[in-house]
Amino acid sequence: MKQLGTVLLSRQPFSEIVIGNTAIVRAMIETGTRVVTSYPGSPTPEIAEAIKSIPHDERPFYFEFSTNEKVATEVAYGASVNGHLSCVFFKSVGLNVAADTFVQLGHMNLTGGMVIVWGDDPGAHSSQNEQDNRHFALLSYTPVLEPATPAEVYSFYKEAARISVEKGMPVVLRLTTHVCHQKEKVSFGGWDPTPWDKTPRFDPKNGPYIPITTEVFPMKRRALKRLAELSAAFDASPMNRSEDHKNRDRGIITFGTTYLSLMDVLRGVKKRPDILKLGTIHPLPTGLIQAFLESHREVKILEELDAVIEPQIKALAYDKGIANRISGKRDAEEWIGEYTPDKVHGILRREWPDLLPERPPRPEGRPYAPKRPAQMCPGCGHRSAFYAIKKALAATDIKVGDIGCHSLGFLPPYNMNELLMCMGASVPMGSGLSLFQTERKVVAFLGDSTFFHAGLPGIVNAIFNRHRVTLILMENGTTAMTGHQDHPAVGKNFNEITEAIPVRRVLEGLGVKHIFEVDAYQQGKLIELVKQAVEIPEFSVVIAKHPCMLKYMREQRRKPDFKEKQVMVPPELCDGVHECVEKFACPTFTRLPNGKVTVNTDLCIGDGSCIQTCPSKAIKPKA
Ligand SMILES: Cc1ncc(C[n+]2csc(CCOP(=O)(O)OP(=O)(O)O)c2C)c(N)n1
Repeated sequence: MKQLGTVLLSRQPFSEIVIGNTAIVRAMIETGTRVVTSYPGSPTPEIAEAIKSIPHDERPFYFEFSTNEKVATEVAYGASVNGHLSCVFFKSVGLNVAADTFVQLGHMNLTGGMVIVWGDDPGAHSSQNEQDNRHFALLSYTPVLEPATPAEVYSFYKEAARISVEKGMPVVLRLTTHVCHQKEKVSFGGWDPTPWDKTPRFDPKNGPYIPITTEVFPMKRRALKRLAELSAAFDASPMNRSEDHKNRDRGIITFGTTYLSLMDVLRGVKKRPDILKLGTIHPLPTGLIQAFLESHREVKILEELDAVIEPQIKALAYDKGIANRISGKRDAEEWIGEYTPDKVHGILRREWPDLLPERPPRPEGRPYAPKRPAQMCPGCGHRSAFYAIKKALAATDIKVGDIGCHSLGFLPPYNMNELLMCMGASVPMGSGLSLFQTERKVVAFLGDSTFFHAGLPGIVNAIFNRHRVTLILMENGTTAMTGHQDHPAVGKNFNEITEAIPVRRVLEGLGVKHIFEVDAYQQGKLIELVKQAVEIPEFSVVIAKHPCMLKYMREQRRKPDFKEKQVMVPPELCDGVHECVEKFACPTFTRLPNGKVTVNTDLCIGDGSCIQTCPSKAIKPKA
């Protein structure tokens, strides 16, 4: 079987079953995209996995994981004004970090082109909210295309690149979780590897590139003009298509994966409403929509998440004097969650009770999979750290969490994160909590990737303004939560070995006077150091270090001489105290009906961080 990287570099047209996150990489290649940047975040990291499958020296474009989404956007912008076609991709909330730059981009003139890929997450599968980034399109005057399938991811990216190069403006490709991860057989075109932009050509004359004073209005005027031109062009775009079922009574306007749910729901329905499936969701193809509204007595707008196109369509109808019935969202529930087939079925049943039969109940004997709470992996250093730190702190001390695998410290039995917001917020929130605080100590947790991403400004602030916060840096040597991407302290980037920027050296450089460092498995020492650190009346840091064991074990298991290790609990030694199950809570331990504890051999990795937790000394390495 051919390697994915080889397939992606094929010069000839080919078909392949791929996920959306792979299809997009072929589109990058075919369009001659030369610079691609990102910061990891679900649902987009597999785009980088597909890029990684192409050997570095054969990769037709430069790729980097930047330190955060704002930086990634700026690197891609710099490349585009130098004449290249560039791309930046990141997850939904990544846009909040990139926003300062992103909102400006629509005003600028790109000499090359720039595709911005959003990985939105309706349903909040792996995000702290399900924000609908389409609001940002209106705010920034940026066109947005939204595919529904991997084949559309591929063709819409090519369209986005074409429009961006032609108009000199950034174009957004909005992906959502299930478009990224859905599989489909996609027909790809051929590839001519001659770069179209081999002459970098930054020239201030192509600007203006300084958006201040007298330039602001002309730039904004240009952005609005480009959008108006696109709206007219989108009326004829094949990305927008209508399905005519000869039903002049009822029509549905929809887009994205909601269209797929609609197809599922309408299967077998005889009198189907006509459908207008949009691919260009900003600016809207107003001519096309107007014609659709005028030719249907009732039109339902099926729009996942927020009502963004609904008010625009209703305003269009008002302006054009169209009195046909247009209905959008009925209540808050229609703003929430993914538009799965079940959800779409419910919405349409409420709208047109005669259209669809009731969904048949789930057949007897087909239970749902039991719910399983998120948990840290066996051997995770974060577990060992939380278990120990809990013993070091008073119950009233304030524990502030951050984003990463260590967010899971909020779960019982640790209950170690009492507040959480977004990446890098732990120390500054802790700073605020520390003001006028006389008794309660404030501890903030932070991961090492987040340290570089958005952690540093809050840390500098705490030092600068002399806040009494103890930062516990959970250093596991990787960006674990999103699939083990390297970060600046690792000593290699996506492409090569680099000089590591150790977190300790950065903290020392910032003038932090109290830095303690300990392996997160050394629970006794960690307890002592945390007790010491929280007594210091100024900013202090405890670095709780242990490699991510999921990554470490994967690497070890690839070695030919690897020998599996495990622990065991001989029943005669187990006193049924259950510290391992109730307080340490490694998922490998199971309580038996007789009160003894057993080890799940499918899960145990033999790291031994549990051995020290058993008061009866009943946990032993397996011989
Ligand atoms: C603004 C933003 N970008 C990206 C993400 C996706 N994300 C979740 S946790 C995380 C980083 C985790 O790495 P680290 O701080 O090292 O903690 P670890 O998971 O390794 O414990 C990222 C990138 C996010 N939640 N928010």
